[in-house]
Amino acid sequence: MRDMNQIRNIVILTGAGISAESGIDTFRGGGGLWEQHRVEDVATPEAFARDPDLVQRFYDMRRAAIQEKLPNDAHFALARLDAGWPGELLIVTQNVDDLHERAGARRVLHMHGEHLKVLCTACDTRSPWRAPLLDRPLCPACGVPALRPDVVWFGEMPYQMDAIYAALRGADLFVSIGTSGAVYPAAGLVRDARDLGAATLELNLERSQGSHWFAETRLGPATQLVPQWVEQMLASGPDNNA
Ligand code: BJW
Repeated sequence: MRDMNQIRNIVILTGAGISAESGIDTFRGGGGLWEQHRVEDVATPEAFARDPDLVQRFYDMRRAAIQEKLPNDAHFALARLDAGWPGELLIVTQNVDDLHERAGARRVLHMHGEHLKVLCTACDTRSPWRAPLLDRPLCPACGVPALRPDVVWFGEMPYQMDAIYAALRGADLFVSIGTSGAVYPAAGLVRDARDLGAATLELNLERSQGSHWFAETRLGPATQLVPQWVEQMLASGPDNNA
């Protein structure tokens, strides 16, 4: 990896693996959500049009579940880095849980949406939301019962791609934590980061599909690897080397 004192601006991509030790299911692999549900049945606009109750039940269950979970040491470590890092920093999360925010991180962007928000298909308004949607509640903005989970399904455009690419253009380091590298465009960000000249680091339990794109890979559970990496960054970050 590049010398620590050359790193000022950091983009961090997180995936389901960072929340796994908080008890939130990942998607792929043994016991993952996609073993229990076919993607096409629950995570596409077509599925929602075909069987809205099935899709609402799937998300109602997960929305309720995440509210019972707590951030883990990896979320807290990233929040410490966010608070203490003097350069630019952006946590781009594919996760729809709110564990980064509950750990105290501020510079967080949810590229696949959020469980605790709804999107009204009648008026396009986003609203904070914690309750079930199966019983067709009214949109707080327009009063029409047309709410859907504010998450990005397959075939839909992930959120804030312009902001993500802008951060990548200024990044000295791109770090990927707990994501399988199976879903695009998130999986392609490492290549974009490399092309733009950033150093690249992967932290994962096992090698991801795009592991070969990273200059360095560290294998292990996020609750061990992330705090270690964060302490390393804070100990040798730009202001400590000036
Ligand atoms: C641990 C751990 C521990 C476990 N410690 N680690 C190019 C090529 C091919 C296909 C496409 C392409 N471009 C687009 C596509 C189509 C499609 C796609 O990617 N399909 C693939 C299946 C091939 N993409 C889309 O449709 C996207 N939209 C789009 O592309 O629009 C056009 C566009 C073009 C160009 C630019 C911009 C846009 C939308 C994708 C939406 C994904 N939505 C979901 C559901 C969100 C709502 C919900 O939660 O239900 O997002 S799918 C699901 O996968 C979810 C996740 O965010 C996402 C990624 O999963 P993640 O986080 O990687 O989890 P897992 O389970 O896969 O992996 C867990 C990892 O953790 C593993 O590696 C473990 O080892 C690790 N781990 N325990 C550390 N303790």
